[in-house]
Amino acid sequence: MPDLANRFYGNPILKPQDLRPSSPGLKIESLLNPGVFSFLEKTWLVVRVAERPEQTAGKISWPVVSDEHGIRVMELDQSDPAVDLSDPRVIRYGGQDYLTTLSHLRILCSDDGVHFREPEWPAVIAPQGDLERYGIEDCRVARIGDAYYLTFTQVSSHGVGVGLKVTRDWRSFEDRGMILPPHNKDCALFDEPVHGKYYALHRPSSPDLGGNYIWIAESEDLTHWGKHRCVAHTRGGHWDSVRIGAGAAPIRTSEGWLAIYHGADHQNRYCLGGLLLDLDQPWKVIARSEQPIMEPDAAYERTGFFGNVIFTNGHLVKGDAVTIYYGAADSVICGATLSLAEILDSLRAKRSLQR
Ligand code: MAN
Repeated sequence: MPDLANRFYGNPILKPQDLRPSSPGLKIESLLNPGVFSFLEKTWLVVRVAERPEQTAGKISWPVVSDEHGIRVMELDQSDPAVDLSDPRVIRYGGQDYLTTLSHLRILCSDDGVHFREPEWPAVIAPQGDLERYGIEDCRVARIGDAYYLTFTQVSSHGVGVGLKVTRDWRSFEDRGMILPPHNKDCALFDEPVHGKYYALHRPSSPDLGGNYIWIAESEDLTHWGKHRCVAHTRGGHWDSVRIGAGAAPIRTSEGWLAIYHGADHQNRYCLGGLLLDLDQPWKVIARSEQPIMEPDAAYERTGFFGNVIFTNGHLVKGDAVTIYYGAADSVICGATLSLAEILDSLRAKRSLQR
């Protein structure tokens, strides 16, 4: 059955060869999972750019951030029995995990929402320091008042946590540091308060008891978060059986907050679904997609650096149209439009079955 998404005719809209590497020794391996925002009457993306050195036969080499804010390249022999390269995203070596690529964030703009270019000012957010040695990834952007709040994944040997930066002009950024410590990612801020409190969906992981579940937290100032509550578990036997995580800011509708989220199964197949949350008590789930609203189908979604992945953390809403920007197969950036009414209908169908 076809999913609910109308993919852009021009997909993929951004490929690695469309951008320049951040430094001469590196090659862009993939463009992934952009945050999205409107600014100066244009559409903007905060793209995750994943880089590594050109690979040589028999070796594996990867960049990490060094103390001097530069890049240091690490290298191992692939024949070393302690090296595990079974997941193309990770190097497992002697009890330590590294990432095969180092990601930074690149800001791009567009007049039509399809053709993107770099703005006139240097628009790179580079990983820095001890908590970002393995990069920064998957930035969500929430517009709250006159400021933009960027929540993104910070990766290092200390673990994976959520960083926050705030900007008003996209040239200077206030760094609020790591707001949710490891293991946590997929943090989507609500773009308006609910009864005077700010809310964020986030995804802590609990390796023993529990799992990769979506949680919600409350805050007075968007930096300090508390009153954590679990919103949704993975569902055995479903398309979202192994991991789930929020996309961009939940969308306010008359029926509830619609959170578009990703779910993956044992085959690491990443699809999108909807989670409808109570307008007044957003930790309460009203409905959840039984079937994905979007799943890897097009060739560029099925094959790539890590195939069978649709991952979104950015959308724009205009009337009934939800335009999502997404990473396909952890390789290229694509767009698609979905109808808000159709998503809500699919969630309503499930609710009437439940009654
Ligand atoms: C994780 C993250 C994402 C990535 C998916 C699929 O959830 O690292 O950035 O797109 O895995 O590989």
